[in-house]
Amino acid sequence: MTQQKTILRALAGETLPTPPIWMMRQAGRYLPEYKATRAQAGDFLSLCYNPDLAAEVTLQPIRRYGFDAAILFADILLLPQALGADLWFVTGEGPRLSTITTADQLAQLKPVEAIHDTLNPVYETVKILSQELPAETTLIGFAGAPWTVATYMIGGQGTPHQGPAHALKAENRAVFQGIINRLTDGTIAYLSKQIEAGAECVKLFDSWAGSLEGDDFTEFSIKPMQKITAALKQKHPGIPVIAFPRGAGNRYAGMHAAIGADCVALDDKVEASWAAKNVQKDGCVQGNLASSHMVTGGKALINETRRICEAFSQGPHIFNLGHGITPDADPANVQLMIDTVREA
Ligand code: 1CP
Repeated sequence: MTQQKTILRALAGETLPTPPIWMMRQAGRYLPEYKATRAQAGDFLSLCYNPDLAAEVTLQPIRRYGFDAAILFADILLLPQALGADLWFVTGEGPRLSTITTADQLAQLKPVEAIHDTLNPVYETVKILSQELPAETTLIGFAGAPWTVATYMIGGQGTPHQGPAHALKAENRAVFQGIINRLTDGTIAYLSKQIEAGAECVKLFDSWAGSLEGDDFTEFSIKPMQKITAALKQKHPGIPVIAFPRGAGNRYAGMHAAIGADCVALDDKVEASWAAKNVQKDGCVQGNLASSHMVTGGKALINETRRICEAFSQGPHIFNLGHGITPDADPANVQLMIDTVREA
């Protein structure tokens, strides 16, 4: 009875007495059991492409905390790799990719139909999870939004202010647009397969949306997410979509309608009472708690958690952080957050 799952009820617009809860990056390095499984896999990418171990790390935070949703363990950069980019992770630094900045390099990318050759293990992970998750837990699939993924493909790594992507956008619009288009089509194909494998909801991470100004924000953050959402809903009627245009500021207002999303994920920069009035009036919201509270805990964590629950208590709400939990977080603070939400 999927409609009994609290996350799906909130996504459908229901106001629940206690908001369901999950956490961005809930499987990760703050958990000793994650570090042990990652060591067993060898490295991060081997973990992503090992369905049994990827399912295991997805399940770890569910076992430890009983979150209402599990998010597939994978990474937004697997899609560029499936399209033919080289990808590796430098320990302690982050991802590195071969860069794509010319028409020739764009032409050398693999066609969208070819991505599944690389991504099949991810669909396998989803299948394992849909068998093994508790009946009340919702399985969330995900992908990066085209702009955010493009910033890594163009810059070859995380870059300050996403400079290389802005430069290509200004200097060679055709190649830039070509990358966005290929990622848009690739994301539709990738998320469709995740849904077919058992994902009950999907989330689009536009972590760097905030650096797009003026018309660029509409053109390269909103439009690709809108196109992906429309295509997924046409293929899979009723599939809920969560959009996370991080850093959107006052442009968060009207975001449900602009994207066609069922839920808009809020970062920790927007004020909860403003977002309740201007964003939640159009549908479910998620997020907002600063992830630094998972490091520092205490009274500030309790007060902030209560303030956010109170601000969003009049409409559909899923409790979450405003961004991913960091490796220096204390697992006990996660439990304190959950206890505070569930007793509030
Ligand atoms: O060392 C390790 O074990 C790797 C750390 C790690 C993890 C746990 C990376 C490398 N990716 C992930 C998993 C991951 N990434 C998930 C899994 C599900 C979960 O538990 O939430 C998800 C949803 C992501 C999404 C992701 N990857 C985003 C979007 C969300 C966000 O945090 O803004 C981005 C930008 C990435 C790229 C990436 N992958 C990994 C790192 C360190 C980064 C960021 C690089 C940078 O700072 O630019």
